[in-house]
Amino acid sequence: MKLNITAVFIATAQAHSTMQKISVNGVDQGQLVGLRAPNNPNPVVNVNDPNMACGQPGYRSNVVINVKAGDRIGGFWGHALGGAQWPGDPAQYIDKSHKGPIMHYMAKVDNAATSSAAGLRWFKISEESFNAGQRRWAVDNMIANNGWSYTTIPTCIAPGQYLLRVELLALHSAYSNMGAQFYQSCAQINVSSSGTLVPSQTVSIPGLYQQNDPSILIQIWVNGKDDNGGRPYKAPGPAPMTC
Ligand SMILES: [Cu+2]
Repeated sequence: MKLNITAVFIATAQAHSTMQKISVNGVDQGQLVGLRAPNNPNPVVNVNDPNMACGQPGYRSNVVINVKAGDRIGGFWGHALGGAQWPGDPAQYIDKSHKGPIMHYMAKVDNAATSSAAGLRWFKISEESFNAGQRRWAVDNMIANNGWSYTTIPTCIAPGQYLLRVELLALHSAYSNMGAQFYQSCAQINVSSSGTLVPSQTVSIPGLYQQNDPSILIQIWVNGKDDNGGRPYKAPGPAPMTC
């Protein structure tokens, strides 16, 4: 009995998450298919860590998923691989304490299955952060969507192979240095498109964030609530591209 209580305590204390499958226009592509994803649920906390690109080392699929510009891409977050860590797990997607934004970046690669994630030129395609009026974080919406967060492939980008980086930033402990928790996985995609845009405004990962960025070193707990006191919150990194 004592052992069980200890195990539950440890699991709760490590209430992390992994983005572990994607959907294309609502069609689930399967567990870890077309993904580079961590094999542990732990976050990256050092913004200069090379793992900021596609998360802690782990799985790499040999599949590249075909998508079209304009497709709606879902990412599924699970507390453990497969979702729940145990039956009835209340943190089956991510613990609800893990308030914060969800962001999507893309980078052009020669071969989405084999190209290194290091040294790429990334551009942000979307971000969902905080609705101050409703005091609702992107993570709250993801949990309400049964673990799914969404983005749309920009209609104007050039066709070809890309990595699509999905990033969740949990801010519950972000009041101390390296307390913010970054969770990432990358999808390996081949985009068909009639667009021609190759975004010139790009960032390096790591390199795009500073540890003391006010979006990363921040106290969101105000008067006993993790709602940033109802103040607006800006997701870190560049503004998303527009077509
Ligand atoms: Cu966590």
